[in-house]
This record gives sequence, structure tokens and C-alpha cells, in this order.
Amino acid sequence: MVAEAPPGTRPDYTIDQNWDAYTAADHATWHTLFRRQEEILKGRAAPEFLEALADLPMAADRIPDFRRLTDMLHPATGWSIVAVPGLVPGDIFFEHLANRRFPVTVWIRTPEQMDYLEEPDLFHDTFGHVPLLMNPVFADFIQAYGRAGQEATRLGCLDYLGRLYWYTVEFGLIRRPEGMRIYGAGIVSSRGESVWCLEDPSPNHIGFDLRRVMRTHYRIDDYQETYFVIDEYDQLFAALERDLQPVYEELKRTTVLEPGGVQPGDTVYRRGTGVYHRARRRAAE
Ligand code: HBI
Ligand code: FE
Repeated sequence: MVAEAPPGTRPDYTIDQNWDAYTAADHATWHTLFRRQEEILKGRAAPEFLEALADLPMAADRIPDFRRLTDMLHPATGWSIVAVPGLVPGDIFFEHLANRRFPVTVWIRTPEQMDYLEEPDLFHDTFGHVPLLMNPVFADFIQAYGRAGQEATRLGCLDYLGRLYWYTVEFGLIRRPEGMRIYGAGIVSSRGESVWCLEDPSPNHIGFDLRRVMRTHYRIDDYQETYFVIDEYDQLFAALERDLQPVYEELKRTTVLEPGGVQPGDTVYRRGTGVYHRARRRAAE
């Protein structure tokens, strides 16, 4: 749900980060989350993510100041961080991305929410999403996504585009010579999923294909049944380089796919056992 706009929120939903207002508990939460993920992601996160994390003024011991992050990010790829109270309306979100402004939530989770919270917080947005904005190709892709979001809103096709974002920006994997690596913000900011997505035999690893991803349902409250795999970030940018309207028209004539299946034509890097989600479904019956 969209955050109610607290007093001082501007029409574009941006606010001041108000860094001095963070408490010792907030900084301690950041410290715990940062140290944990820094350790877990060695050998699991994409090299480009780890390099950018090391280059950015993002330390373990305290919540980063968004202005300091922008000081480095803007010269690198033209992106700025804008502080927001939480989820903002879709059209506002796309407008920011289309103008190379990345909205980052100002509040951080409580210690009780350490391992799961339903909305993106400062750690998810800053640690998960910001580093790859240092990568020129990925940075261009996110701006293209913002523009595509504005068009898809007009066309009433946000479902298709939302699945693309989910299976790449949030939960994407990338192949590297050393092996399968994580670049999705939703995974790199989650302790359990950072390990599970690569090492548990349950999920599928399937090669990225624009139409395949746009047709496939996703889970918002649990690990993914399928992770889609790219070889290079260029594939994401190229996916949005085309006129998407005919793609949406074509997809309207196809059925939506359940997340756990494998389709003829899929490039299957790993056929998962599906044991985890079968057990979850049985438990839910
Ligand atoms: N707002 N702050 C923020 N961050 C998001 O990731 C976000 C959002 N609003 C809407 C949204 N994401 C998605 O629904 C987009 O697909 C529109
Ligand atoms: Fe996110």
C-alpha cells in the first residue's frame, strides 16, 4: 500500500532523509543487516554488485547519507537518490526512474522485522538496489524501465512489466565463469534467499526470455519457484529497446504461466525438484 504522505512530503512524494533523526537502534539494525549480507554474499553476489558496494560510501557502522551516495552515483551514471516515506504511487515511481532519480525509503525495519518485512525499507532499497545503479548498462536499463512503466500505465499493461521487474531487478540471477551469481535486490537484501536460491535443489534456474518472464506469475510472500538467468545486463536493456506494444498484444493472447513449471523452449540451467513449495502448499491445505 502506498505510504500516506507525512507532512513535508513534496508533490513528487520526496522528503528530506533527516539523517540526524536515526536512532542508535536504527544504526545497529543497519550494522547487523550489512555485516550479515556482506559475509553471505561473498561467492554468491554478482562481481559488479560487490565491486560497486565496495566503491560506494556505504559503511557497515551507520546508515548511509543519501547525499553522499548521490555524490558518487551521479558522476558515475547520472543517477540521484531521492528520499521517500515508503511505497509511492506507480506513476510517481516511474516518473522518478525515467529521470534517473531512484526513490529510497527513509525508514529502516525494527529488530523484530530483521528477517522479513512486507514493504521495502531503507536496507532493501539502499543495499539492494543502489549498488547496480553504478553499472552503466544496468543504470540505462532502469531508466528505460521507468519510461516503459509510463507507457505501460497508459496501455493498461503494468502486469507484464511488473513481472519483468520482479524476475530481474528484484530476483534475477546472472551467469559468471565462476558460476551462478545473484544480482536481484530482493535476494541480496535477504539472508535466507541469498543462500536458498543458489544452493537449495528446489527452484528452477531458467534462461531469461522477455515474453516468458512477462507471462509468468510470481510469489510475493515466499522464495521464488523459478529464478530467471541472464548472461549480461545488456540483455535487460535490449529487452526494452523494442516497441513493447506488439509484445503486450501478443501476450494478451497467451495464458499466464504458473511459476514452478518448465515450458518447451525454456533454456533450463537447472530443473528444480519443487520440494519446498509442494511442502508449503500441503502445509497450507
Ligand atoms: N515505491 N518507493 C517505492 N519503491 C518501489 O519499488 C515501488 C514504489 N511504488 C510502486 C512500485 N514500486 C511498483 O508497484 C512498480 O512496479 C510501480
Ligand atoms: Fe525493491
